[in-house]
Amino acid sequence: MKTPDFAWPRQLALGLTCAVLTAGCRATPSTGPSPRAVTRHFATTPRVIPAPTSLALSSSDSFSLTATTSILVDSGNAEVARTAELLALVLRPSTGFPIPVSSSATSGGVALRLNSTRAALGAEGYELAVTRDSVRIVAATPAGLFHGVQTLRQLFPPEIESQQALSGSWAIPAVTIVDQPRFAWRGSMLDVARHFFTVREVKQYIDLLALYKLNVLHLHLSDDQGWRIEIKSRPQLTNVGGRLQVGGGPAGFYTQDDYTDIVRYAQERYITIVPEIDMPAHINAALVSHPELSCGTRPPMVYTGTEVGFSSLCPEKEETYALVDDVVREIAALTPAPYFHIGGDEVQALTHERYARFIERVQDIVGRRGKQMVGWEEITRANLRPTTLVQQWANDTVAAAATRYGAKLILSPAPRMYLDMKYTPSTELGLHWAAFIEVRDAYDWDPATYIKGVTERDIVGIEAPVWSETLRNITAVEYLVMPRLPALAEVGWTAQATRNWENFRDRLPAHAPRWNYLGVNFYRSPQIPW
Ligand code: TNX
Repeated sequence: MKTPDFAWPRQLALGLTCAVLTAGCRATPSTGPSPRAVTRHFATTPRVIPAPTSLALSSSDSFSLTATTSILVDSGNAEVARTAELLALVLRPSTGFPIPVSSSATSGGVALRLNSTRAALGAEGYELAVTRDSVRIVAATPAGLFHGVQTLRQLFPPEIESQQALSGSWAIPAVTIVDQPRFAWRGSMLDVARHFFTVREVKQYIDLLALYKLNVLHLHLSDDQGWRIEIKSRPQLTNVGGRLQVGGGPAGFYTQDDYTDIVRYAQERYITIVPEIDMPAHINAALVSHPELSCGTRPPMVYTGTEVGFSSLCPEKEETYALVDDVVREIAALTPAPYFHIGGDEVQALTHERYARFIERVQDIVGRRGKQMVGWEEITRANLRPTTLVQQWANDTVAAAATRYGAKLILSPAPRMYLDMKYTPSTELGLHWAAFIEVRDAYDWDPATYIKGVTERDIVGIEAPVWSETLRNITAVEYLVMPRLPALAEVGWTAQATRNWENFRDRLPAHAPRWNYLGVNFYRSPQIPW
C-alpha cells in the first residue's frame, strides 16, 4: 500500500482546516517527503449534513475499520445487498481492505438490518449505532438503510472518499443517531435542455444528491433551445431538436436506453426521476421539428438565445394533443415513479383562457397514461385535480391558489432556492434576476412560514432548480450548487427546531476535503470558516 504524503489524524488533531492545508486535502498526493503514517484512534464531533434528528456521542470509544471488517446483511434481500455493495465501493479503494459483503458472518462488522417493527422510523428513517466493536444500521425500509449509509460515510474522515489507498486509522466515534426527514419531497431540478449534460454528468449529480439525502431529481428535458429525450414515434423531435443548445451546438439527447440507465442509477440511490416536458411554451425546439403544431403561418426558426415565453404549441389544433399523448405515453412507460411534469410556465403567446384549456386537456392525458401531473405555479389558472402537484417559484398568491383545488405544493422560491442565481455580484456564472443568494440566504428560512397562507400541511417538500443558460458542464453546475445544495438539503430534511445557521456554518467546512477527494468543484463562500 502506498503511503500518502500527508497524515490526516495529525491535521485533525491540530485543528487545521483545508483552507490552510489545501495540498493535504487534495486527492492526488504530491511527491514531497513522506511523513510517518500516524495511527491513532480519535473521536471528532460528527459533522453530519443534513443534521440528524438526534445524535448522542455514547462514550469516548471509537470503531475502526480493519483488514477483517465485513459488511453484514440478511440473506435474501437483494436491495439491501446492493446498498451494502455501494458502501463497500466507498470503503475499499481508500482503505485498501477487502470489505466483503456477507450474510453469514455474525459479528465484528458493519451490519445493515431491515426491521419491519421499526415502522416509527418512517419510510426513510434509520437508526445508526456505533460501538467499539460494531456499526449497526437499522431501518424499516431499504431507503432508510441507504440514508443511514450516507450518514456513516460522513462519520469517517474525509479521506474515506479517496480513490487511492491511504494508511491511517479509519476510526469513527461511538455514537447513536436516530433520524428521519421533515419533508417527503427533497429535490433538485437539472435543466439539461439549455445545455446538454451527458449521462455520466447526470450520474455525478445524482451521487451528490444521494450524499445529502435528497430523493428527487427533476429533469427539465425540453425547452426552446433543445429536446433531450428520444421519442420513438416522433423521431424528428431529437433529429432536429436534439442538435442545438444555448450558444449553438453540437448538443445531444438521451436515447430511451440512456434515460432508463439514468432512472435505474437513481433508483439504486433512492432518488425518484421526475421527467419534465415543458409546454405549451418553452417549446421552440419541438416546433422547429414539427412546424405544423404552431398557430403561426411562418415556420418557426431555430433559437439558441436565452429569452423566455415567446413560443407556444397551438392549443386549438388536435395534432398538438396527438403529439403530447405520444410523448407522455412513451416517457411514462419508461418512468417508474408516478409523476409527469408538464412545465406550464411563462406563457406569453396565449390568453389565460386558451392556456387553461390546454392545461386541462394535458392533465387528462397525463392521468390517462397513469401519472400524476406536476406543473409550475402558473397551472393554477386551470382547473386542477387534487392529486396534481404545483411547483411554486415566483408568485406567492398564485401558489396559495393551489390549495383551493386541494393540490399540494412543491416549494422552489427563486430568491432562496434557484441555484442558477449568482452568490454575489462578482460570481462569474449564473443569472441574478431573482436575487443574489449567498449560502446563508439558501439556508436561513422556513418553508412552513415563507409564503403567506401556505402551511406545512400544504407542502410535499422543496426542490432546488438549476437552470443551465450559463452552465456548460457539470463542473460549472457544481460551482453554483456547492455549498448551497447541502444547505437546502438540510432545510428539507431537518426539523426547523433542530437546525440553525451558526451550527450549519460550523459543520460545513468539514465537508470541503470530502468534495476535494470526490473531485467536486465548489464556491469558497466568505461566510464559511473553511
Ligand atoms: C425562469 S422558473 C424560468 C426558466 C429560466 C429561469 C432562469 C421557470 C419556471 N422558468 O425558464 O431558465 O427563470 O433563472
